[in-house]
Amino acid sequence: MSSRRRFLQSSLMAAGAAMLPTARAVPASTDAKVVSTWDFGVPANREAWQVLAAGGNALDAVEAGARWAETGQCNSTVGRCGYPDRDGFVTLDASIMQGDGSCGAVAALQDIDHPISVARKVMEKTPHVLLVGDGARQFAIAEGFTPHSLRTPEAEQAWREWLETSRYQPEINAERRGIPGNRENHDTIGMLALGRDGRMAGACTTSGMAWKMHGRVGDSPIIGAGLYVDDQVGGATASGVGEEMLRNAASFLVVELMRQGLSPADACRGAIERVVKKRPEASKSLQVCFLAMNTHGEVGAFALHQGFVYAVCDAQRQDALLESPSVYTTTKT
Ligand code: SD4
Repeated sequence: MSSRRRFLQSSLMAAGAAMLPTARAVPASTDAKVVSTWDFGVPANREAWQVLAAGGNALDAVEAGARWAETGQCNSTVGRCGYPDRDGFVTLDASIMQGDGSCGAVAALQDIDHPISVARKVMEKTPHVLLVGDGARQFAIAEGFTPHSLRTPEAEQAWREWLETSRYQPEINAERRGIPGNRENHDTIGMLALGRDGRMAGACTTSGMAWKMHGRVGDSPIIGAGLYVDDQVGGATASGVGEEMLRNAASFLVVELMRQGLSPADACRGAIERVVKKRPEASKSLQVCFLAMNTHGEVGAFALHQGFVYAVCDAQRQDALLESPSVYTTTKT
């Protein structure tokens, strides 16, 4: 090798090494904590907390919490009572991620009660990250999940009523704002947990946007959009109209902003500002919400519109429900 080539090679290696940030060590021991989106995050956190309080790890905790949201309640936006797509199919999206980068996800999954557990099996038992549609369903059945119809009579009735207008119009916090006759037509549980060993995990599970096109996949099963976790920094998750998170790789963005030194709250605000900057007009009439926690257990949130709440659970407070700040304080009707 010529001395010039050797010189170039070693200076490029030096430059590359200089560009790599020094890895921060994962804290040896810390206070456990779990946070989740929305008010149903309170009981979901409790399930996760049981795992953490017993010394369990963050991955088992978020799976337990998300499983509760999928079947322990019956709402219109997560799991088996979720509202269907415009053709009447209930299709579920979910992802799970550990702070070491391992992750799994399913999208447009039908007939299976616990998409979050199928996502975990994708992570642990396949060489892939994301399985979709019929392939995801077949994989779930092969793994022992029992298929059954998830469309409840209430969801069926809501769908038939919707068919009369067939207008796709995501409402901002519809039920929470008391819009008569309106149940939420979207809201996802995104959960982040910090284990006592300082390691983090996250889960995100949803039935997606009610009355979406058949085959539509939102942000929740897309690593980096609806969920991202990195043990060196922290984690972020999202709820709201998923197309905005997909456009902005939003949960990844929140984590990267934290990596640059921002607090979780400021990082969430930074990602919301990016959403507004990209589509200022559209952002006035749709909801986008971020929730983040860093490896020190600091938590923050930010939303486009007022009304986003998130649940926090640790040794000091089990059932805290906090209101997120937002860009717009009055919501357009
Ligand atoms: C989606 N982000 O499928 C989900 C839905 C949601 O509040 O969270 N809505 O786009």
